[in-house]
Amino acid sequence: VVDVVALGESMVTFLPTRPGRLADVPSFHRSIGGAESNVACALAVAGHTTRWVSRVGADGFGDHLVEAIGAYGVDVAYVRRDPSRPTGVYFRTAGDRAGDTHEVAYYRAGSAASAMSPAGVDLDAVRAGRVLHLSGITAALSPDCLDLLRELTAPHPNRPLISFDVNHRPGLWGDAYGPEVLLDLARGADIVFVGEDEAEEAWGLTGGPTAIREALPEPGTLVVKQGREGAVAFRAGRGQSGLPQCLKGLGGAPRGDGGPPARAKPGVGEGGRDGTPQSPGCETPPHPAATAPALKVDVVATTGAGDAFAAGFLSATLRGLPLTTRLRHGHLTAAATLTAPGDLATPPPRPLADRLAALDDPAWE
Ligand code: KDG
Repeated sequence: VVDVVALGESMVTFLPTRPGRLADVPSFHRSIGGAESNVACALAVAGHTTRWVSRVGADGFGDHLVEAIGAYGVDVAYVRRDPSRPTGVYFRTAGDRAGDTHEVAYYRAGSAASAMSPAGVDLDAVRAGRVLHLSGITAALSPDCLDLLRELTAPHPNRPLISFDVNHRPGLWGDAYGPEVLLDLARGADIVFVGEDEAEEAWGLTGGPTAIREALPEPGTLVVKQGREGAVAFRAGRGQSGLPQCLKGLGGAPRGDGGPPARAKPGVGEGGRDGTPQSPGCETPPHPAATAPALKVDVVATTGAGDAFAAGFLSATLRGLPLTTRLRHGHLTAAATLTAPGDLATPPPRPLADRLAALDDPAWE
């Protein structure tokens, strides 16, 4: 069994050779991007078996993505080549270092990946992992892509644990339904990552992590990222103490769609799919189960940091580590990406990361 399968569009990314407006940057470095494949690459570097499922053009950029992502050790055997559509690309500027205010120019409309659909991907290969990582970007690519996400998050006997990064990209949504769709998809997932700013922008939630949890009580694990401040995780089911907190939301139950999948894959340290019967009327406590401050680093570029965070958190989840430690691994992996210009950076090796995550250091207070 593959540890993590990630499905989504990847693009050849052009990073600026100097700061400034897109209009002024004279040349770019070729790199790779794509929220879901970023997660797969970072997890592969951390020693997990991963697969990236997608569609690219039968062109040189498609070759580059398959070769570069494959070189991280990610299984790319289920990436389909589309001779009639191009591989998406995007250009971006360096931004202002203080935040995420860089300019982005996407050339991805009608891309090969936007033609992904439930009939056009090998669903068994997508469901073959312990965890399936998806993001809201895919939902915005086309109605077929949205159908695919709906299919993958629906109950199914082989449904893996679904990890969903909201990744709200207003520039990609052609209509006003994006926020609603993203909330719906998040409700059907087991582990959800969302930025506090994103939740405000998409859903108008201004009350911080607790308000976000109240709006999104279903996922067994909800991680709210607060940028430079840190992150908060809410967990239904068994808390850090090992005592059951509440049974609502375990592995995605209960949902309007009939509850959790019939069968769970073994061995994911998520703790929700333990077959415990659901107790009616039990409300998920809105209180955070864990918090961890972000590490203070000199930010070079923020792009890809959320993916790195998700990879660190998922890696620690697969290893059954406690919730606070999962958040710390998220921050450690994100810190590596924040200090690099591209979407991907080499995180600290696992033994070092484990020592850093366990440190009783003021950095974590
Ligand atoms: O998270 C990083 C991604 O945003 C970047 O690689 C590009 O996937 C991308 C997107 O669709 O915005």
